[in-house]
Amino acid sequence: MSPPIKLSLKGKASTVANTCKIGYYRALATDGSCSKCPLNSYSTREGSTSCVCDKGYFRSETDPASMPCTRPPSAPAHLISNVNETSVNLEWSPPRTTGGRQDLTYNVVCKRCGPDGRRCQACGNGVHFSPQQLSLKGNKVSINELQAHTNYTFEVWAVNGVSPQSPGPEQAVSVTVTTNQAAPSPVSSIQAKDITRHTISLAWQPPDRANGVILEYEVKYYEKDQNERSYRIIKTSSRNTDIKGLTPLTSYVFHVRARTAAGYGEFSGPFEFMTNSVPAPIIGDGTNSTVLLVSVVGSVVLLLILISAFVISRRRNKYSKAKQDSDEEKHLHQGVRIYVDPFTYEDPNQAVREFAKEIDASCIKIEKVIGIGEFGEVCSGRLKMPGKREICVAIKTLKAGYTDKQRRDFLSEASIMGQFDHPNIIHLEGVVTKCKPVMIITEYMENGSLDAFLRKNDGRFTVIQLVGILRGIASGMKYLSDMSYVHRDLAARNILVNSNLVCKVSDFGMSRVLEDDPEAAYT
Ligand code: ACK
Repeated sequence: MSPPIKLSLKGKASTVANTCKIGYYRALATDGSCSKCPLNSYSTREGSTSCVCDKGYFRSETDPASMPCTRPPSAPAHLISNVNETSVNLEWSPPRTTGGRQDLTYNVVCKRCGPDGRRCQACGNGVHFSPQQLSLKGNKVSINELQAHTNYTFEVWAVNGVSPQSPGPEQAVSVTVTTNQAAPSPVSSIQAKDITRHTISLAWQPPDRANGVILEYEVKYYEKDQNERSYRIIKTSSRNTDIKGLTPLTSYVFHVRARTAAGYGEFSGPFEFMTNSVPAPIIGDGTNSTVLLVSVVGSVVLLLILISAFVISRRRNKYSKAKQDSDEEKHLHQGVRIYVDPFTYEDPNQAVREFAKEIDASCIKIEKVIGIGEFGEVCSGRLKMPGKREICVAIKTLKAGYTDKQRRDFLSEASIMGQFDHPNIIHLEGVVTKCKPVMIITEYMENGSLDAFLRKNDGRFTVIQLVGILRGIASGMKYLSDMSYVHRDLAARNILVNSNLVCKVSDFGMSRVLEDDPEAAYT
């Protein structure tokens, strides 16, 4: 508070209680007394109603006159970037000085640059910032949906209420990164261009972000009413394909995904189309009203037959299920379904999720250790899934202290096995990845491996039994070959035998072993 000051007016000294001296101010005439100029401000004349900020200090529009003048903050400190495919995570520490204010936030500027890291331009709208791009309160941001193999410069600006009054490069820190390769983004929609009784002609647009040259598309499809795991795959290098051999008047579900050198993208969402009941009309020179009439009448009759067949088949549900199963098996034997190498996935966990069912560890009872596998103990036990009967299983475990690579290699066997469905291929029940130990659960084969089994029972088999063993193994290997899978290590030790003497091919970890060894070769 300033004391009343004495002024000399026309040579007379007088005390003017209402006038503030230099360095003081009174905002309103009604304010009782003068106030000292707040920190970082001054008044140069007597009777000031406000104080002027020192050079380099400012007041925001909403700052009261009594508040000290403040400065923009300095740049954020220790900016760290972390590139993950086409995402970048940025993290930083608070600026050395906040300028004397409490309203510090951060803004991120994204610039896409030429191959030399220069000629940069704003990233535009396609890029996604999480949690947001502007007014960030925290010290990190994740920037997604960038282009693959591209240089980006990110500036992180520290801002406060007075930054707009003095924007300057000293408030920002920047980093330049190059994104990696990434799989293409999902195909967003599929159209049916033409539908007949047995064929659906599909077309789709390329993914929004191809992230490279698209080498091929994969169309996965299955009957809507059937188990999704019994799907078929068609590969094509164009953006359309005819799906042939379909059942009339049946709903099918389609998914499409693209592949680049970086691997497969994710499948599109499901698109559902139904085949027709009516044969395609005969169009051309020979078309006349009689032909049309005959085909319309024929179609109506056919429709009636199909409807009655549908009703009857629903009534005989139990019997038709068995037939469907054998039809399904026939489809699988037509060799349309192709094995997908899990090592082509950018994220190998994605392959595990796609091909292996996650089993809750509480459904598994481990009973005893039956052997030692490459990654840990092999046990026998029981699996009781909700709503299903309890079954005997073999449990391969991944021993503690594994590296990421060992976990990936271990689970790749499940991603491979999970794609197969054949009586002579060991059946995968599922995996446990959400808790430790990580496990692969397969059907239990009571007689263990074929080599030990043959040695133990030497001379006790009939020729019929031995031929049955050979036939089973050959059938399993033919199935693998139809699926375009090369086992690379067919041996009696890798064939398992169950209590009915059925032989099943197992051990799908061999490709990895060879790839790891630069000297390895096979014929
Ligand atoms: O010769 P085995 O008894 O048969 O000893 C080996 C051991 O675990 C290490 O691999 C046995 N084994 C592996 N998978 C199974 C399975 N699904 N059912 C029964 N035994 C199995 C294999």
